[in-house]
Amino acid sequence: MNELDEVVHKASVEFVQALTPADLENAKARYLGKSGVMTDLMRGLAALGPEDKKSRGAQINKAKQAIEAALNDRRQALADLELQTQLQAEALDVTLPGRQRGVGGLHPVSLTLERIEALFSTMGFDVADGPEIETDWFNFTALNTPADHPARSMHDTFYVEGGSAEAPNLLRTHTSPMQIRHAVQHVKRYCGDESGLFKGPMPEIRVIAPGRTYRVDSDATHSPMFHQCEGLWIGQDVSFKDLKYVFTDFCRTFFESDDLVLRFRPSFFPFTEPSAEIDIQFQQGPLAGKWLEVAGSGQVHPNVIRNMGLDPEIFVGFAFGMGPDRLTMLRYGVNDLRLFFDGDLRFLSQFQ
Ligand code: 2NM
Repeated sequence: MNELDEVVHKASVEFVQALTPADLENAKARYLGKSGVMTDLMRGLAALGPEDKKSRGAQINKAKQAIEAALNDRRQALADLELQTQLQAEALDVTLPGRQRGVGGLHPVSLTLERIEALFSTMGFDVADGPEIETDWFNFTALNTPADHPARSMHDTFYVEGGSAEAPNLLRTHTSPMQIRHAVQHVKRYCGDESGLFKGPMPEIRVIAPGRTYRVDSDATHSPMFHQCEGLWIGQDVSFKDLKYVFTDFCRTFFESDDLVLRFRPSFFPFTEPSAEIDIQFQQGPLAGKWLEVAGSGQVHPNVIRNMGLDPEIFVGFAFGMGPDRLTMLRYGVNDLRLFFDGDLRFLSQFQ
């Protein structure tokens, strides 16, 4: 290999070893730059005679062209490489699944509330909705709950700002205060300017009050926030017989079980007298034969009737209160109340 071939070879090797355009330009300067190898060789021509100058000059030019060709090849190769790298970095995998837009749905307890509302609506009940922050009057006093009742302690009830020092506002512990609000509105609509307890006439009050309620309580079967649905039916001729009929019909339809049996067990509530717990018994399925408590109930206490603005000598009625959380557990076979409040989609999506 002659000297010029060697220079061409060395230049080509250095170009190929250049990994970036900047490296390549530095290598180029070493051969083709002002003080590069090829420029020095050209300068050397000056010392030669005319014949040698011509042939040597032609050889050097040939070598220079070969170096320039190698340089251009490498420039192109580096540009191709850069394009490849960029394309790879920006590559889209069009086979990846797209981002899903999740389909929402109702919470199982909301499904139960909708079901309760639909069933009672068919029996002529209104649905009343109202404040979750209540006054002492509507939550306790109007419901005949005495000042020393344990439910009124800070231990059982969440008190909040507002109200008076002796009777602070609170998070409602049941939805019965809404029954009072609804009844008072209803009576106002029909009593006109009359003062004192209203003696009628007036269409019956038939209403349910579903919604969130709050108590200081938290374990596997109690949540500080839970749901309640209370029902109220007031008229001049309403009795326990109607309560039993209405609630039996409700339970049989709710649980889709025509042979479901009800039992009324004597109990006590400040706002009803007499009072009863309502138990149900399935005749079929995994819970068959067991008595399950599903509601409290009773004939509305005369003091409560009075607080609705009605004359208890004329108006009577019944009320009941049930827990939609528990009804949902029974209907779907859920064994831990906390699942309803954890917000875990693996659980919740099973109800869609
Ligand atoms: C229950 C049990 C018994 C009830 C009473 C009233 C009202 F407004 F008439 F006073 N509403 N709900 C009631 C009666 C609630 O829950 C276990």
